[in-house]
Amino acid sequence: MNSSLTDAEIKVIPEFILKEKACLLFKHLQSNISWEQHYVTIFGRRMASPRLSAWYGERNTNYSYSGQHLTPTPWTTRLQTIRNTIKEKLDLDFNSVLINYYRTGSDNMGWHSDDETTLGKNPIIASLSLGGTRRFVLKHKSRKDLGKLEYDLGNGDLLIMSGSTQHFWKHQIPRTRKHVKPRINLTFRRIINK
Ligand SMILES: O=C(O)CCC(=O)C(=O)O
Ligand SMILES: [Mn+2]
Repeated sequence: MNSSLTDAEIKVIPEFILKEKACLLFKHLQSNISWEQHYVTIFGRRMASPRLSAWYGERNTNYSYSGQHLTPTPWTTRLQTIRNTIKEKLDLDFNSVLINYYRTGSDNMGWHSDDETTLGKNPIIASLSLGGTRRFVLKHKSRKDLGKLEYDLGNGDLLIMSGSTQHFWKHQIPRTRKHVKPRINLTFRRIINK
């Protein structure tokens, strides 16, 4: 789906990875990724993030956000394969990936933009969802009249954010009381070392 949006470029490719393959990939990553508990500093308080995470990529792709500094774990064969598929099908080239594991509906990600300077001015981010469907919500930073944008991201769906999206919009994965299956999300990024 391609939407014509204000100040944003967002594209969703449903079933970018076919369901059966996506299920296998979910299981593989669930048991083979070195999951870490990351911490964020909010108003001077250090708090455990409500999910597990991992940072993989090329050697020079150190990443800092919310007061934490991540050193990449080298690519695994499986992660390289996904990265290559995105490159072949969409001609998008990434050197790192932040992986998040939402174990239950309580696990979530709060409002933020992926606007760290190491990502460059108008970063392209390709976000692959595996496992249970979760809602991805965006809100404009100053234009309340535009309302929220909501996408239900399911097993194998790929969401691509580009252009000025990170400059003008924030996004989140809200917690939910509904019973949801565990979900793994991979956000492929391009870290720029100047
Ligand atoms: O889980 C998602 O779909 C979003 C992840 C995200 O926004 C991020 O890793 O920055
Ligand atoms: Mn994000």
